[in-house]
Amino acid sequence: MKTVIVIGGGLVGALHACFMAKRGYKVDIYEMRDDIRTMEVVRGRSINLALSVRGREALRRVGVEDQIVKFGIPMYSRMIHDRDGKRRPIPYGKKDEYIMSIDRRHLNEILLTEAEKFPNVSTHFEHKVVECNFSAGTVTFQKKDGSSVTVTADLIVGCDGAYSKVRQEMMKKTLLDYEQVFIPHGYMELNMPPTPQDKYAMEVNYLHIWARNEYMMIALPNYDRSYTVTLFMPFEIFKTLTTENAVLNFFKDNFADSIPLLGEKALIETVIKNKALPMVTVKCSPYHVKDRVVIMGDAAHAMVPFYGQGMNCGFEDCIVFADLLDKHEGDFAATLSEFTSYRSIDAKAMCDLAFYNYIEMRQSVNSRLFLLRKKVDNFLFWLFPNTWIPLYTTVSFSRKRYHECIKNKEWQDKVIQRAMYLSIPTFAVAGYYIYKYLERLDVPIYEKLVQLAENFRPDQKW
Ligand code: FAD
Ligand code: EGO
Repeated sequence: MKTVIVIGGGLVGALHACFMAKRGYKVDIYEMRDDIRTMEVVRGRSINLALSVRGREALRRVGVEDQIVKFGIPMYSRMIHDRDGKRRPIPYGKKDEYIMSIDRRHLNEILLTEAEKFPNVSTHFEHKVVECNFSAGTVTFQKKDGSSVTVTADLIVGCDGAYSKVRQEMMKKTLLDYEQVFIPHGYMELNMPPTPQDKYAMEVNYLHIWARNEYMMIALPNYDRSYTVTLFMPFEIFKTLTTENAVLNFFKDNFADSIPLLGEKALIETVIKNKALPMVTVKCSPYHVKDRVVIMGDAAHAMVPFYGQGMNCGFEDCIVFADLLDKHEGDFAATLSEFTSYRSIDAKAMCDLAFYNYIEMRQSVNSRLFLLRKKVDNFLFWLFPNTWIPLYTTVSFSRKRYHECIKNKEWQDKVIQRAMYLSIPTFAVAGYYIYKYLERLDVPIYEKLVQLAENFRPDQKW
């Protein structure tokens, strides 16, 4: 039996272990942290996540979709919050096109438990990778008590997140292209508790969005009727929010409607006490070394969270990898090499799409423009449901390859641009003939129009 080491028992690592265990490999998961199922509080990353079609498809393949979806909250529309507190919903698509708010911890726990159900899977917590020797196929871990242990396997899979140690070790020995970009924005999570009547404080089944150029805020519903609110803004601004008054005034100016829902006191305390966390894009290539080592999930392609696709993309990696492994009948060399060539194009495309949203949402997106863009897209989608599919729809509600989603969007932009260029001569010609026609009829309306124009610019006779 071939052996596989999965490094990282996060979302992608635990899921990938299930895929590999199903195919009969002996799998060992090594995770730096303690077992989250036994922990009181888990610090770090976001509390809830938007799950869409790609992630769901992967969960279905290992048989945990129902367990997860049961506790998820569907979000059928976005709810756009204006500065003056007005709320406007815009649906995502048809009734079965929705994203789902999922608790990260619950998802991770289910996946670990599912992996452990296989007799050929073992989990090892509080094992931190400190060194890899890829030609020998060994990995050295440091345990909590300070002692270290070295293990070996036929395949080493790095699912150890955006700051991957496995990737770092790969860079020492191979010609790995690498790019890492931090953005000037940080994020901070706030809790919006249920009302005293134990109801959701805002309309449920929506992704709530407050778009204020440099400042963005979103809220995703939790199963316990609370919302997790995420505030995105430049670290520079976070730095200025150090006093009660500064926090309160900032929220009054920008997100007034959220203050009573978040609770003035709790809001102030959280913002002053907590640190904003960074967001990073990581692109690299190749994802593998020979027939021994491969990275997937955030380790291979971390992206900014402005598309809600990081986990979905990592989960799709697991599908792609398993399909290639089946195609190559367990040949690691062939599988790894095709995994890099096939998947890196799409993962890079998704990193770019997420970064593009970061730019676009800040530049033009005050609420009104956001609304207009989405409405025009929805209208064209309604007119041509088979040909005009909005970018958000292809990314979130289909498994179309990410790089093809971009191509589709580029085609749409070209059509719109051509329509604009065509419309200028069209209006000019039409305008000319209407003018001629009115002139010939000598209608009173025409007279009126001329008079009106003359009154408006009395100094300029024409
Ligand atoms: P991680 O979840 O980071 O897991 C890596 C694991 O490896 C961790 O458990 C870590 O402890 C372990 N590890 C690290 N180093 C070592 C080591 N040296 N030795 C052993 N173990 C190690 N994605 C979505 O799809 N939808 C969303 O709505 C969404 N929202 C997001 C919001 C925010 C604010 C952020 C920051 C991200 C969001 N994402 C979202 C992205 C998503 O969180 C990630 O893409 C996903 O967690 C990646 O999973 P992963 O398993 O690759 O990495
Ligand atoms: C014009 C207007 C062009 C994450 C708006 C593009 C992202 C972008 C962070 C939402 C939804 C899941 C998310 C939409 C756009 C999650 C998401 C979107 C945020 C922020 C997010 C949408 C967690 C961008 N999906 N999305 O269309 O509803 O549109 F607002 Cl800050």
